[in-house]
Amino acid sequence: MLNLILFGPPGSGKGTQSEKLIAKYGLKHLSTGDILRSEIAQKTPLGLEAKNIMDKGQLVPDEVVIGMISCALETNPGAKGFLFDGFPRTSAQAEALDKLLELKGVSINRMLAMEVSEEELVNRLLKRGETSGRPDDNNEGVIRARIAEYHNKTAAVAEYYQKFDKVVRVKGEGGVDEIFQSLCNEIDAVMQV
Ligand code: B4P
Repeated sequence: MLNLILFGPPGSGKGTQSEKLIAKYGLKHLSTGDILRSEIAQKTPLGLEAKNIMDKGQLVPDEVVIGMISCALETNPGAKGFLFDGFPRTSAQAEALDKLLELKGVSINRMLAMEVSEEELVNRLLKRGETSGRPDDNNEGVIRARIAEYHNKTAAVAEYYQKFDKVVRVKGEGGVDEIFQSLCNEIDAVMQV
């Protein structure tokens, strides 16, 4: 089983690259952002709670997203592997994920960490905000709050996996296909181990 984390700040290309990676490697895509947006669109109680938090650029509580991922793992017993996109975003989420995978007798094989400068992140998200309709994309203050949350709470997750020597850093600026190729090179190297 191949289990990968696609990691990086907001706007680093996680969603963009995930689509291409799941198509190539046949992995099940688990994006906590997509699951939360789907809950918001369906106006579920969880979605209504999450919307207020996401609109401010803050992280949704750990227990909520850990519950979502636990449920998604259980409903996909036959998956040949998972691509975690936007999760884990805190050290508590990383520890919970490791425990959930351990129950299945598997673990994270690699964290692929995409690196992009802050100005490029802000420009990309403002551009997406022109068409996406996402309230967290069309306000520069909210975008900067998301990036601050990343530095305050999420960057530490890379240090957590670094202790187990599972992190590879990939340049996330340049053409989408060029970045995809760099990610594939790293994944192919893991698969040969
Ligand atoms: P997410 O849905 O995870 O989204 P994201 O961080 O905004 O962006 P992503 O990185 O996927 O965007 P992409 O680069 O593809 O999170 C949204 C919110 O949900 C969070 O702020 C939080 O509130 C909540 N949340 C989600 N998971 C959570 C968790 N685990 N715990 C707590 N809260 C959680 O795309 C950005 C733009 O860049 C696109 O327009 C794309 O076209 C463009 N782009 C991509 N690659 C490019 C390239 N190479 N060059 C130029 N542009 C590029």
